[in-house]
Amino acid sequence: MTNDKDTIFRKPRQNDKGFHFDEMVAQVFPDMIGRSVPGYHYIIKLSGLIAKRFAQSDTAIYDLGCALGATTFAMAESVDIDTCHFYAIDNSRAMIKRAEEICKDRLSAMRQINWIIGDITQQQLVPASVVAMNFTLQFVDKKQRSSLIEKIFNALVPGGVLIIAEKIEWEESTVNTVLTDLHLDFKRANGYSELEIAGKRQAIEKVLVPESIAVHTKRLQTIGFSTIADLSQCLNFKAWLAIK
Ligand code: GEK
Repeated sequence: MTNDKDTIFRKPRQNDKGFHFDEMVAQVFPDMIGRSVPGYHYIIKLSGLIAKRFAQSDTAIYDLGCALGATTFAMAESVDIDTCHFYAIDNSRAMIKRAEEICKDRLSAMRQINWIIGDITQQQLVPASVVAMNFTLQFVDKKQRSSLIEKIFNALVPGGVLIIAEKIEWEESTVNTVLTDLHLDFKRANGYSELEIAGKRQAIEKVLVPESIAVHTKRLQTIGFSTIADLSQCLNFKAWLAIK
């Protein structure tokens, strides 16, 4: 992984074009997400452990919205079944390009990863035993979220799993305020200035649209997952394991 420091919002931006997963973001992404998302590294590590436990031979393992492939690498490095096929999909060309470069150094010939530039709402999925979608659904148009989860459910073989991590919006306004404030404190403690926090917030608020825990769990239940297990909650970020 690259270790470049995220300074994107250190200076006020002239013409604010919103937040894009472009080359500038890809360059600093590990630092950006590590300092912004509480519990991120735990989810990545856990994704590897879950993939190892639930992978089935001759099936696909997907990382949807893979960014630089942190989840992909965690899964590929821990699954010991040779006949699993790994697919890492992201609609940011910059992310996939950089992930492929990192992969060359990191995984050598041990595992082949299929890196795909594509919109996960448009991609067809082959039969899969593990699908990870860590901090990605929050960027998908709300109207397309149910059909995307349904497509994942249909692609999963019996006993297959979806790992899903998301930023959460709280229905209870006091809880929302307290956890949002603490998240801002988390970012401050990780070295972001008030200017950086405000700049990122303004840029990202139209593209990252969180939902409540109730909306997420109801959707997973309605689509047919037989078991929905809480994996973690760190402030306003939550992860679940949904088993078919
Ligand atoms: C990780 N999972 O490190 N199709 C494909 N990719 C998309 C779409 C879409 N429709 N919408 C957004 N993305 C990663 C972190 S980051 C989370 C995921 C964050 C991609 C987008 O390009 C970006 O790379 C990723 O989803 C979200 O475990 O930045 O907070």
